[in-house]
Amino acid sequence: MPIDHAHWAEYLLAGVDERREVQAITKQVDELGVDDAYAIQAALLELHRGRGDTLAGAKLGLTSVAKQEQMNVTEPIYGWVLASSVLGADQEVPLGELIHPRVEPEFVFVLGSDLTGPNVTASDVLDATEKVVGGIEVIDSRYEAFSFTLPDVIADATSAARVMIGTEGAGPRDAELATMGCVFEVDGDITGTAAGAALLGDPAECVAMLANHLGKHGQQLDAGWIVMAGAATDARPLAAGTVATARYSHLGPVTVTASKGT
Ligand code: OOG
Ligand code: MG
Repeated sequence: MPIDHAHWAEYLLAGVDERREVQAITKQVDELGVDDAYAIQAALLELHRGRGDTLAGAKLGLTSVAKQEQMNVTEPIYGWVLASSVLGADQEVPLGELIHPRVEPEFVFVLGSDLTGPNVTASDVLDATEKVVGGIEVIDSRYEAFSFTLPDVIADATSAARVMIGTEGAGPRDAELATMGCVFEVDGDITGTAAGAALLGDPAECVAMLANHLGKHGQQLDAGWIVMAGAATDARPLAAGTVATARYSHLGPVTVTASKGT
């Protein structure tokens, strides 16, 4: 039987709206494949657009060994960044709108021109990049126990929930991205350290993969968008009152604070 993409998109959106975990789709549909999962992700994006949301960018996930081991999924994934998900500089993460959020550090590319696959290289990515900034992504899987298989997490918008972007940043060729350092601290404890090379050897290579993936579907990365290359360390729970800071060499620090509310 063909998989009803619109149905599963509504199912996931209900989890977001009602702030509750839902059962993984693959526990109910064992034949769910990656192509169907991207079709559900696209249907979910259309539901958000129907509510007036727009795209602010795109993202990769599971591009580091740290994340792949934490989530037990060993392939990179691609998703979107909704305009409504981008936090303002002094905005707290609204815990009351989320299920069981986690935070993770991200290298973020701010694009100055479009990137259209196929055949996009890491060097093309640097040419198209206005600046690279540090970021912290708030992920919030809609699935029970934050547990999923590859198709599940693709369908669920790659767990995207919120993102905070740093204000400093650097030009794409001002410093080598592969050796750029990141120290991730949660409530004063260092929970992870990584270099840009943790992301498939080079964060720009990840963005090239994303542009080439989109190119296969007649889509592209747009000038003005932010693009997250994927977390370089594993993700940590974001509880009420938690303060998380990612400190990057060359890019400056980024901090998110969780609201006290539940
Ligand atoms: C999937 C999202 C992964 C990243 O940066 O690796 C991701 C998840 O871990 O829930 O955004
Ligand atoms: Mg991420």
